[in-house]
Amino acid sequence: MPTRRALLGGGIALCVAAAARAQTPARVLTATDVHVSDYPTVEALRWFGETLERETAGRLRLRLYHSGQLGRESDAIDMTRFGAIDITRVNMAILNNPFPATQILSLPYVFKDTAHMRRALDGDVGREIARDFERRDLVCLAYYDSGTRNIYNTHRAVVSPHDLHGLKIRVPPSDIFMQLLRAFGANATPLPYGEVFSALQTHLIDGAENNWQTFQTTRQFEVAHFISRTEHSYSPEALLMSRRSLDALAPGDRALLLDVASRSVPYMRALWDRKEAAARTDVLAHGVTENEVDIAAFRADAAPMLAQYLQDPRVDAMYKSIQMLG
Ligand code: GTR
Repeated sequence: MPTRRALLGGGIALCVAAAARAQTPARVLTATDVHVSDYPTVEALRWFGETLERETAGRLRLRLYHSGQLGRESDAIDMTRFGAIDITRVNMAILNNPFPATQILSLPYVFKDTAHMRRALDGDVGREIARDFERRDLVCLAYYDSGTRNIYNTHRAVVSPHDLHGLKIRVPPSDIFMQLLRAFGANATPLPYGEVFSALQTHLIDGAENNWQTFQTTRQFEVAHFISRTEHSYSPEALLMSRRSLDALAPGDRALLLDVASRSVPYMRALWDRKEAAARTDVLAHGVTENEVDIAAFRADAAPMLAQYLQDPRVDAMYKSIQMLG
């Protein structure tokens, strides 16, 4: 049992810490994510903020704007570059055009499975892409999972690319996704993330493609009842910070923030594995039909565009180094 003296000492230490905190105003960092509050990327960001606050004794805090409260991912990237937003979590698809080094992560049928993708992100490929962000005022704090993307639609089970003919399928604003869905024979329609649900509901589009988690949390499965396991891309997520905001921190806090960000990765991965499986179970329980596809046919249709991207020596080198990890 602690003595009276120890209790008194502890109390004084707490008061001193509180007084020190009151003197140093907390730096509140703004973070954005388009996903809803309980999506794994948002939960990881919340963990990141809480850990940061605890380990800096309140000097650094995170104000998290989820559910796209601060707008589209493409705008968030620019605002982060200029320091108007401190941290943003976005998908590689949105980064493909402005940061070509990210293309390898979105290209079709590059990774064998999730473990393969994680090895690439944790290794040289991840580091090389991070250097590209640095050149344009962004610091890559972490890579997060996004699972594999499948095609879903309101009309029918898609077994071969032929079944996509005549279907308007939403893609994120990325040339890779446009070309890929066109190569599959679909009418590829780029739309911002926040507009997909109503576009499905009003029949502006016939379908979209995304991971299980997004299919579930956006409730798109309530309108699109057919999901076909094309597993055409892993396109992971990036957690990016404004170089300007990071540089403005004291060196010790900077190092701590980078460390907490890298510790958020195993937290996110564990969460992802659990939630991705639960999302699939949930949508199937709601009557969604899932089907296997003629994966060889989809791969064959994707092959020419993959080959075209591999003509770039840098993309080719990254591709080869990823294949060696497989
Ligand atoms: C999700 C991703 C989002 C967003 C979305 C999309 O998988 O997590 O950040 O990019 O896809 O397709 O727009």
